[in-house]
Amino acid sequence: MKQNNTPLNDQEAKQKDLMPAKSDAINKFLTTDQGVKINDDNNSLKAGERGPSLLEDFILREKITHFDHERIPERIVHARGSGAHGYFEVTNPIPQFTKAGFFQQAGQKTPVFTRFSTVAGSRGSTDLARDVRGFAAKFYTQEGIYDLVGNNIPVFFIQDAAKFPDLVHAVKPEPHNEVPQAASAHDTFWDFISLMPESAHMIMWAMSDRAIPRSYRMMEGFGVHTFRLINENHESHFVKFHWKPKLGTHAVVWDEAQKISGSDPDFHRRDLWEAIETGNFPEWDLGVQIVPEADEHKYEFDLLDPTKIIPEELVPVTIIGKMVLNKNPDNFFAETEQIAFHPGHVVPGIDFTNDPLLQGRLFSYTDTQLSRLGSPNFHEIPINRSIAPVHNNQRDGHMRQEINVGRVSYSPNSLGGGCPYQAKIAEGGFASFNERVDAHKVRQRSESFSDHFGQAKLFYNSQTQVEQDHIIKALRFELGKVETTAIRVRMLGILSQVDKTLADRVAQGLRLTVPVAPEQPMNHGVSPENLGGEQEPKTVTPSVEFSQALSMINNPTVTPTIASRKVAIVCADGVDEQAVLNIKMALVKEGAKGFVIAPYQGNVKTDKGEEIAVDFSFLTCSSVLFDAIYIPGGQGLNELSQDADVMDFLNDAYRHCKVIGAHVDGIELLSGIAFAKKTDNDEGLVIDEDTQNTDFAANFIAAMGNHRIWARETSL
Ligand code: HDE
Repeated sequence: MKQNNTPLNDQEAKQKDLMPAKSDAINKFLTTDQGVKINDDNNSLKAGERGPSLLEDFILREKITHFDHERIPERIVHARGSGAHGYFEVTNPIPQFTKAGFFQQAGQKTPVFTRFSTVAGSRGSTDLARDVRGFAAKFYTQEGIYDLVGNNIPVFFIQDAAKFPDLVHAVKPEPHNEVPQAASAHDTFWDFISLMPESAHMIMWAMSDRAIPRSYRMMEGFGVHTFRLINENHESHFVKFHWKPKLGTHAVVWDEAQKISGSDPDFHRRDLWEAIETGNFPEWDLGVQIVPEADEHKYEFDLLDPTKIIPEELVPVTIIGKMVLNKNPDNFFAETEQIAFHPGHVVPGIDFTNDPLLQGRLFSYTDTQLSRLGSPNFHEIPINRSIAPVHNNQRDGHMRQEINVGRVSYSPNSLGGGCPYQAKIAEGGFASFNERVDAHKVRQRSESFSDHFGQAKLFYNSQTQVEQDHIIKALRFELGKVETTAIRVRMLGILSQVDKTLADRVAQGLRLTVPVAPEQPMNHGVSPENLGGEQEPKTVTPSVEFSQALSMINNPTVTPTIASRKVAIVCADGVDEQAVLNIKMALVKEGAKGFVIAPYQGNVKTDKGEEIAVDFSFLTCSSVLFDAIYIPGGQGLNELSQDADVMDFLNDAYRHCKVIGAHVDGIELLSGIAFAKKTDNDEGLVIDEDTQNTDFAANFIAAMGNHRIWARETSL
């Protein structure tokens, strides 16, 4: 700022190399919260320049008081997250299943705000924790707010809401020393899980690479519970919701995830933000699996059991619309932090089932907003406001924004002409599906919830060899961090009921033996003699034994694309300038981007004596932050081959199965990395014969489209 407190003009800002900031304060005076213009924001009011500060200084008091109260309680789960605005567009209307207005016409658009999150870590924790990701979308429909509050994994750890606080206490940092942050690899989590066989299916997913996504933009999303759709004739169909990412479903590998957590703990947040800022708007198809009411008991699993999927082989996913996220929030706190999701925010045409996990959630979310946002008026915060008009007799409370006029705040009334008045169903009034319920009041779990291993097996058997290896490694890592041997052994007992070889291979890594008879107690943490209302576990053979949709590698649902992917171009002084320009141009054409990485920041001198700006030095980035590597030719290669950081950079890229493009001379550089001898016949090693070779860029891009070269892992 200038001395006289006037803002810089554009010219001055440019000279100072400043980006013009996006702000609602441009050309505005600094004021207090009461709108009084402030003349001096740098000095508190004192009795003399060396004297005591004066209590009278209302400007200082207001500023400090506000600062003291800047934090609100973070979400008890899903504290770490990022979100964006966008829209949902109907592509295939489904009026035959639902009367929900926003599903009625092709081309119809509804504004949305979607927040992605991890579950276990605190607000400041790393994005790359091994964890389930939240995938919560708020639809601002003409009939009120609809929230689809799902995850990137279609099942959950537990079947009944009563166990949720236990699950969360177990996975959160241990209470005596608050360690470890954002990690399930510790005793209390596995102690709980090893006593909860119903979590076996979810554990398979959570130990798979689904729990370490490459990007929020490359994750599937699931509503998890079975919901109901209700049509104009009040007929109900069961429904499961699916989000399918346009960019495909991709993950990083665990070693990479851990290194990203160090290099850029904001990796997913930055990725989402940058993609939207650069016009690479993330996109998902919304799909539904529909089951007629009459088929409720048709399957070997219970539709109400949230630890089960409906295999796509039994009920295919029908795409009904798409979501595009095209605008970053203006203010993280006001929007992403204060947004309040609730699975109970439904509109006419969507309804609940008796899934006992969902039923518990219907209580929890309002309750948690009361403590987080501090008032029953949280619906008045701009990001939470319905675009459908709101009229009722709810009044007052902390931070009430609405100024309700008139003397009537009750119903029935005559003084207000009976308004606001109830809407008939035909007028859009919400009416719950009139399901018949005729039962005893019991604390009991349905016998139909008692198969805990059938779908865990289905998931494991549907993975490719590489994916199974990753699950085994993840379990060795997690259980390896568990200090209590009895917990490790008990967990091996659980795994042996999913797959014997899986259990054996995990056991080998821990130098343990799989118990012949898995330890009891085995159901819902209750010993057999105390089972009471519990059911004995049973194993059901799934009607589907292999499901292509469950594997990320086996299931290339989309045309390969490298849009928005990042390529590190490894350079030093003397680099072949033309090669750098060629690859950069080829990548831009595909919507991807090349970054110049060098041993120093600033610029590199090319073979033509020109300067190319350096994006990052080997000190300020690492190869885990890129999708592929390119090594152009030129004199620079000598310097690079002497640099240990460069060798680490390449070594990691190779181990993490990334595509490496290299000029023939650059291959020399690779001979320095640990696995170089394995590089023969490697599809991910694309050689640039000379700078005129126009095929190189095309080959490099085609190889990148496959995401990773998994064959490299099996040959390591
Ligand atoms: Fe949540 N969950 N949850 N959950 N959940 C919350 O609400 C809860 C469950 C999910 O980006 C909390 O506002 C209970 C399943 C997401 O703001 C809280 C149970 C699924 C988000 C809560 C579950 C979810 C939350 C914490 C078991 C996938 C983040 C802060 C009965 C379908 C939403 C808050 C956002 C957040 C309770 C289980 C998804 C405490 C009691 C299953 C994506 O209310």
